[in-house]
Order: sequence, then structure tokens, then C-alpha cells
Amino acid sequence: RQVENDIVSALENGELQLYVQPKVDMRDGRVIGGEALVRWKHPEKGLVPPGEFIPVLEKNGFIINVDEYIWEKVFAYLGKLRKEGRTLIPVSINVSRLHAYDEKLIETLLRLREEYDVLPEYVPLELTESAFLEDEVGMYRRMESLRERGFLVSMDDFGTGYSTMNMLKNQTLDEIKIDREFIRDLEKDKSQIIIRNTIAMLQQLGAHIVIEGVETEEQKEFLLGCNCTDVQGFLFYRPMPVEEFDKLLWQQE
Ligand code: G
Ligand code: G
Ligand code: MN
Ligand code: NA
Repeated sequence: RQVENDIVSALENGELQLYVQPKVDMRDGRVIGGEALVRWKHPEKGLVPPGEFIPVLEKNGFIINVDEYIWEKVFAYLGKLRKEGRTLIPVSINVSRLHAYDEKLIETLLRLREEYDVLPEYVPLELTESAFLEDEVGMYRRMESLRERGFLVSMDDFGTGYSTMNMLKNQTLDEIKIDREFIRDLEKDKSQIIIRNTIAMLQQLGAHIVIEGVETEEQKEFLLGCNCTDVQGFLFYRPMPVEEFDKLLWQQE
């Protein structure tokens, strides 16, 4: 109840802000994309981490409003880059599980694409692994429909949940993001075997791979040895306000 009221006023008062975590190509350190992440600057509590309010919003359905609010900021930012003649790079958005099963999803994305005149390939959709588990016809149909319109579908948090092997057979994915849990205990021989072979398998299936949570040089070297170049992790960048991300891109141009 309380969080619900707080979020309504947060949206109205502009307390929700767009942060972006850069994705880099480890071979040269260039920023090749970003992931949009919401941050809540509460007037009294300060910066509230998403882990504290997103689960509540997923329960009461309010996550859909927050998703849309953040998506619009992403489209607006990319539209601004385009108007200014700057180089565009993809900025992924998170689609909550609830939202993936909502008919309104397509309508919203098409509207934003039109309104800001941004090519859909610049806004990949990240869906958490567990969203793919229920083989729900509507959800798969919506994802296919979005792919036909040029949006890219990325599976987030790969390797955290249950076996999604069967899903890999049936659903076309443009990108797979391997969760940071997956690369955590690289000291173990078993972990190395699993990671190396999982990456090889996913690459053979034709998906673009992004590894999350790279924090150490050791992880970096190991992943480069697996022919994995594209990552997101604190070793390179933490999530930052979109204004800072913009400066980074500007320096790179
Ligand atoms: O930024 P951080 O790593 O603390 O995010 C924690 C979780 O919140 C992640 O699982 C991330 O996917 C989720 N998250 C962040 N921003 C958004 C958003 O705008 N929409 C949705 N649905 N989830 C988000
Ligand atoms: O679940 P999702 O992948 O959407 O969330 C991304 C989250 O992962 C963000 O909250 C971000 O802050 C976090 N993250 C990204 N890189 C790292 C990292 O190197 N280490 C840790 N601990 N968290 C990370
Ligand atoms: Mn994500
Ligand atoms: Na993840």
C-alpha cells in the first residue's frame, strides 16, 4: 500500500531516474551498448535500490508503469542522439515478466518507436529467463511479433533458474545474457568446463552473448579465452546517470 502510493508520487515528482550501465567489448574497451536501469531518488530515504521496490511493484502490477516510464526516457535519449547526428548504440530495456504477458506491450513499444523515430534494433528487450518458462502461447506470439517488427529479444539472467534447454530449441533469441552467478566461482575446474561449453553451445545456436558481472581480470582473461568479448561488469563500468553515459559516448565519438 505504502510503496504503491510512494511510487505514484515518485513518478509524478520525477524521483525515478534513468541510469545506464555500459556494455563493453573487452578487446578494446569500447562501449558497444548499454542497459537501462531504474533508480529511485527518494526525498527522505535517498537512493532506494531496485531490489527493494521492484519485487513489490511486480506483485501489485505497478511495474508496468515504471517500465514504460523508463522506456520512454530511453527512446527520448536515443531520439535526441539521432536528431543531433550523433552515433547511436543500442540501449537495452528490461521487460518485467508481468509486462511480457500483457497485450499492451506491443502497442506501447510501437508508439514509442513512432513518437521518437528510433529504429527498434537500438532498443533490445531484456526478458528474464524465468519469463520463458511458462510456455504461454501469447507471450511467445508477442515476442515473435516484435521480432518481425525489428525489435531484438534478449534472455536475461541465463543460468540462474531452471533448465531452459527446451526453450532454446523452440524460441529464437537474438541475445543471451549470462548471469553473474554463472561466472562467480571460476577457481573450480567444474565451473570452467560448464562455462566454456555453455558459451560454445549458445554461440553455435547463433545467439549474441553478453556476460554479466565481470569484476576481475581473471574472469576477463578466461572469457576472452572462450571467445567471449561483450560484457557488462564493475571491472569496466557501474550503472551511471544517463547524463554521464552520454559524456562517455561523446568522448568515444
Ligand atoms: O540495477 P540493479 O542491478 O540493482 O537492478 C536490480 C534488478 O532490477 C535487476 O534484475 C534489473 O533487471 C531490475 N531492473 C532495473 N531496472 C528495471 C526496469 O526499468 N524495469 C524492470 N522490469 N526491471 C528493472
Ligand atoms: O538482472 P539484470 O541483469 O537486469 O540486472 C543487472 C544488475 O546487475 C544491475 O543491477 C547491475 O548493477 C548489476 N551488475 C552489473 N555488473 C555487475 C558486477 O560486475 N557485479 C555486481 N555485483 N553486480 C553487477
Ligand atoms: Mn537486465
Ligand atoms: Na542478469
